[in-house]
Amino acid sequence: MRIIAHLDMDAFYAAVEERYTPALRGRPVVVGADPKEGQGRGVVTTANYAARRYGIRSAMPISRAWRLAEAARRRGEPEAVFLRGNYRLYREVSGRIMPLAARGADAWEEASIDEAYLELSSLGGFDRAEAHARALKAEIREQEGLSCSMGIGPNKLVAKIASDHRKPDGLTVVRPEEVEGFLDPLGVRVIPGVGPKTEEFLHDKGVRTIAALRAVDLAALTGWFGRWGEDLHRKAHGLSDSPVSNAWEPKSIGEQETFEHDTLGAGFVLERAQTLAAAVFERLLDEGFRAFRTVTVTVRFADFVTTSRSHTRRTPLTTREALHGEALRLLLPFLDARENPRRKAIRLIGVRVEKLLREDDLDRSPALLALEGTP
Ligand code: TTP
Ligand code: MG
Repeated sequence: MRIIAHLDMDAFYAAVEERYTPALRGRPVVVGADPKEGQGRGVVTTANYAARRYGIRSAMPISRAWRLAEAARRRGEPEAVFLRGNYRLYREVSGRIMPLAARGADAWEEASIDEAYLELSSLGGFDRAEAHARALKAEIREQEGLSCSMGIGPNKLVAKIASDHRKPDGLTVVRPEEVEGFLDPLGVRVIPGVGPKTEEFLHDKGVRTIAALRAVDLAALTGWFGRWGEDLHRKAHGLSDSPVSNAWEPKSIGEQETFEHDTLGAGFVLERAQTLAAAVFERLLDEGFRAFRTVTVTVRFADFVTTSRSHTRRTPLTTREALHGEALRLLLPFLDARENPRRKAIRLIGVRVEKLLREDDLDRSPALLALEGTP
């Protein structure tokens, strides 16, 4: 029997701000773009629970958040504080929480800056796992002054949905025999990978709850979603066998092209890069992956000197356009003095993706779900 826990910090960035700036405590706090008195562009990164009471949410335009905060202020409610965010501090705090979470677990996985999965199977029972989770929550509160929510279930999927079930400061335990009953009444959107577009599509088909999703037969789901339909079918049954691990699959997928003639023609090189990126993206999907975190470009000059440049993101990228954009960004300096001061002609270019993720690995950041690559 597997026992998996999922831990997710509550209103993480905003909670860290409150923790380190006592004057903020108890006040509505919004971390995100500069609201500029309602004229600001950009979005809310996160809001604490006091600000959420005003209707302010992650990913909402900051101008809208500002208007909601203004309306609350005019009603006589506490004024919200808007902060740009101190990402180094958040990473530092996360860097201290992760080892606490890892301690005593058979395996662990850092799923995002404020989320971790713990394999607790060797504890041998859900009661013990629950006690372990309580102790961990208390320890994080003592050491860091922060609260988190945890879910425990027979796999990562159920644990993740459970940790989100009662927030903030929640602990939800779903035993194997309770899985379907727990999932039944929940909206399809709680399933990792189901974002707004998929949700709307399913609603149009009359499918709102996981119980309803489970009643849809597999053939219909694969008809709607292709290969991803099979995943969805399994998820509706609360099934997942994704391992808890920090080890990324070492796999990479790449394509390269040697030009007919060595060239420095930007139009030509960038057009070939786009074609390579498209081919790499196709293969990525063909091999059953949905996303990647690292993009590498390779350039071989006419004199055979070969150089690579890579960039790894914290948040997985899921689209062809994102791959293309990243490849161009890495490639452009080779076309000018930045990486090519002697203006050497280019003989070959390559585009490669690494740190590949499958559907199951996407049980990760909600930031990603907003960008879902659903058909
Ligand atoms: P979440 O765990 O989604 O949000 P949260 O911790 O703020 O709130 P909750 O209590 O609901 O868990 O994300 C963790 C942090 O990641 C969050 O504090 C800010 C950051 N984040 C982004 O940078 N972009 C996003 O789109 C989201 C949703 C979060
Ligand atoms: Mg969180």
